[in-house]
Amino acid sequence: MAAAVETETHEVIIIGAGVCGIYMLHRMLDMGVDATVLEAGDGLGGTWYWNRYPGARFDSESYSYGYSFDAEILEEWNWSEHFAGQPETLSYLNFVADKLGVRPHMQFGCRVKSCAFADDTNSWLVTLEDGRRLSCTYLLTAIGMLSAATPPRIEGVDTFAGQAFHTYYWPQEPVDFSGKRVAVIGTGATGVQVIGEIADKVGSLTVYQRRPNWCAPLHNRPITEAEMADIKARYDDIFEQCSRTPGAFLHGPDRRSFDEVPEAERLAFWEELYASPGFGVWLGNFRDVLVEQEPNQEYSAFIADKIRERVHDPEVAEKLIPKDHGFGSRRVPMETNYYEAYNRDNVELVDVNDTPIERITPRGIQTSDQERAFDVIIYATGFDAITGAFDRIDFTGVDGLKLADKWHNGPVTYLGVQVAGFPNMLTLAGPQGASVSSNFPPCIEFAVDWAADLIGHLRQRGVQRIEADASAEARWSEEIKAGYEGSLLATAKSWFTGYNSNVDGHDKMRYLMYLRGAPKYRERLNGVAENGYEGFVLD
Ligand code: NA7
Repeated sequence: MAAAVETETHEVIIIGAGVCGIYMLHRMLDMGVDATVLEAGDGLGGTWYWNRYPGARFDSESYSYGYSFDAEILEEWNWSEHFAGQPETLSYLNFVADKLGVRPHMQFGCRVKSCAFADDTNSWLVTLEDGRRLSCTYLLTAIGMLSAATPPRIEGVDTFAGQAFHTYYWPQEPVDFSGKRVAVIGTGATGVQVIGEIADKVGSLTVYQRRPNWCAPLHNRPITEAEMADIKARYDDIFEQCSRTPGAFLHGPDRRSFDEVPEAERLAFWEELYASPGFGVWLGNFRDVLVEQEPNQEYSAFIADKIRERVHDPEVAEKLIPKDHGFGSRRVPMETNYYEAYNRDNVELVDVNDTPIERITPRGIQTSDQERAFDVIIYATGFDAITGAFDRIDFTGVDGLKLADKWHNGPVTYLGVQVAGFPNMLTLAGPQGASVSSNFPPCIEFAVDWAADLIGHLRQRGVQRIEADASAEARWSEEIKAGYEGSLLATAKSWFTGYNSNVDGHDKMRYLMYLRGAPKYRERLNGVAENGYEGFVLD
């Protein structure tokens, strides 16, 4: 007789031990809630656990990416670079988890297969890939917005005889590139980091580019001891500054409009932005550059000239300049020596619009004109962003409603934190919230605090069930769509707008993000809480 499968019960289950899951767990334990984290990886860190590819690092200033909620953590942790690399960030998250003592409440190697809501008990039954079952009253998803990697759909990918990796699944042991013939497919933020980092470490590097992105220099550098002491003294100001900008970064728009600044002054300002570290070059511009066509075109032309200055071969430079979208309408990859890589004799750029990839062969990559042989192929081909991690779990709500069906034409949520028909489930860092369009940690701290307060409220009142009202959800969908109006972001095809050529059905616009900015988002959610959680049905 087969032994009955025991069900482990908790009040709260959090899926994911990344930046969001770590803090959510801390808040729950602090409130005396019986909570556990289920994590697919063998360690914590989420994005920073998986993405071990060479060159992986922050594009936000390190000290604006760390958590702000704990004075001791801020005091004890020292960042070594203005934009820290992946190993340091992973160490930081492990340091935080140990400092908070949350690790014993995390379960690793647990890939969640399905989550089903039981109407009679108002609880969720969570089933893992290995067959284990757990149940909880509140299910909190902290599953990441870029955690469902999408390898390219190219014939023959399984036939390649050399080493091949998607950047997200980079091996834990370092890869030796010396003397190797290496290919990179993809030139998004990831590909651009990899290419800049490995160009001078490989035998040869061939980059397969479909659409170029507007990239800009990161200007990273070490943080001295004196600088770190100064940063520590200014943490209140740093987080205050982040709280005021739309993207919760240190960089916010310049209040002047493009038109009101004389040309010479404008160019001097743009030179300054280009020479400054971080996202200022994208987000610190005149307020209309990311909204109006004309200023955007002018700025794009300015950046195009920078690319022409940096890339010696004019033909290669032209291939690297985007022609189908303006600067900043897709995610701007921040780079170190990216354009200079193309000046090296061992680096070749293949434009797959001229010579499309036909197949991966056992030896390498066959394009329409030739086969090139490789030892290593790197797929920097991105993610099924924001909804992909949800689609990989079989969520069933009331009356057998499947989340994948409900979201078939794009996600619908209330406030980006709940979905009607899925009671007691909170989608932290999920679609249509502000965290997915902003500097993640500050926004996630807000979302986690809001969710923790909500759970506190429900426990205090003995509420057994909370569910978003369908009409409130419909109004939120309209608000989300309205946020896209007049935004240049909505004009370009990218993961921001829900496109991914490697996923069926993702060939049209989907409304994935709250685009009215983090301050407005906080105001909206705080308003809802102050009004007794309007738009939710509490039972
Ligand atoms: P992205 O930004 O989605 O970039 C993926 C890249 O891969 C992009 O250049 C794609 O070209 C290219 N791609 C995808 N499939 C193919 C195929 N089949 N053939 C050729 N090229 C292909 O993902 P990243 O990982 O770089 O960045 C994701 C985020 O991670 C980033 O924004 C940061 O926030 C961290 P396309 O542009 O679609 O033509």
